[in-house]
Amino acid sequence: MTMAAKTYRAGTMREALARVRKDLGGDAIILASRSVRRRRLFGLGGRELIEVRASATMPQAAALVEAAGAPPPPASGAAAGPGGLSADAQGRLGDELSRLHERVDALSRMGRVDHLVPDLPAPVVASYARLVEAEVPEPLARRIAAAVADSLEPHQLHDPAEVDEALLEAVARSIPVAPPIRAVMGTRRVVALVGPTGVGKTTTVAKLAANFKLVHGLSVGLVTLDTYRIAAVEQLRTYAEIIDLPLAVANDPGEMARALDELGAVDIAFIDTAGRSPRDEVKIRELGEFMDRARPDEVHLVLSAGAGEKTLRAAAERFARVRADRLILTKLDEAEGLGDALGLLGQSSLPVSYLTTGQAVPDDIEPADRRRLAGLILGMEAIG
Ligand SMILES: Nc1nc2c(ncn2[C@@H]2O[C@H](COP(=O)(O)OP(=O)(O)O)[C@@H](O)[C@H]2O)c(=O)[nH]1
Ligand SMILES: [Mg+2]
Repeated sequence: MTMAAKTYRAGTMREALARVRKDLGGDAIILASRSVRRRRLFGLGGRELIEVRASATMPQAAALVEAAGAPPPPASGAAAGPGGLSADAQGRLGDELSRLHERVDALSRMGRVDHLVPDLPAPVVASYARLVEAEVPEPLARRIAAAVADSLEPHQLHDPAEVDEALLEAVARSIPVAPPIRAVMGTRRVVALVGPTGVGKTTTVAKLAANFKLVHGLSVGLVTLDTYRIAAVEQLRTYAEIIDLPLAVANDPGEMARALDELGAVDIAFIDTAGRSPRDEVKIRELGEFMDRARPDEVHLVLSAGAGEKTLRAAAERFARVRADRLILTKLDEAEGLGDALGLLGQSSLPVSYLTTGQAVPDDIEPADRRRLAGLILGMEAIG
């Protein structure tokens, strides 16, 4: 089988794959990818580019040769693939390929080759590309793709629907989820939302409070920590008035118990927390003191789904100290690639409780569902 392989270059893997899809369609096979440095005139300030080789179909051997860093053929699309070799020559080629593979692995460990197509059955390479395109960190994309390959019987490999289903399941399995807030009429459940400034804590408290009151018919109260004497209190007060909920303010940890009692006999008390600005986030130790006094039943860490892996990881570590035990992912409607969030989910012990998908109170929130989240991450499903 012969086919045209073409080379695409772009600033990021995501852009490169978008170009491949646009040009060759959704079934395009990624043969190889690597990062290259584009030299500028006079050798000043070269820029890192991602180069992807792709075609409509692929013989297995081609991927390894390309990945080994052979000089790329002209972008006009030369034919690739060994084609028409004797058995003996094929044997030698096989040996040569495994040596190349070893060399590539060594280069990869030295950080010389950033992205390599793993050794996967051809139909699963498309799954791998899809994960990378969703900005799933490469090692995780590789692990998931390997799990997809393992989970499929040979005859299933040729059915794209089966491969997609296996991919969705593999991603879904890697996402821990928590059940929705467990509220029982007549007992007070205290639920705190913590997280960086601007991620949507106050909005999410309003959405949850409105849903539990209006849909589930529970009595709900709000507590806010006014540690900075700032407008955050007014924002929550406005929601409290619209939804018609009691609101109490705790100015320091010592006032926490009083603030909760002020709400009266509510079924759920939500505690909203605030920092001064994204640059000067709520001080963790102080927040910890508030939490020690409130003794919440659930502490949900709120993070924006579109944040990069480093930001997400740093926040998860920071707020582990106030015993966050669930995760609310916000702004899924704005997130470009959710793969970074998947990177965090796969490694953290925080199960996801809710997803928020827009600014509208109380509608834009849903309990976390692992297949739904997997579908969103993979772009197999839309928000609306
Ligand atoms: N697009 C989008 N915006 C959101 C979402 N949740 C909150 N926001 C917006 O994010 C901004 C900050 O929200 P806020 O609740 O004040 O964040 P806080 O500082 O964590 O309390 C506001 O403009 C919200 O309307 C969401 O799911 N999607
Ligand atoms: Mg707030």
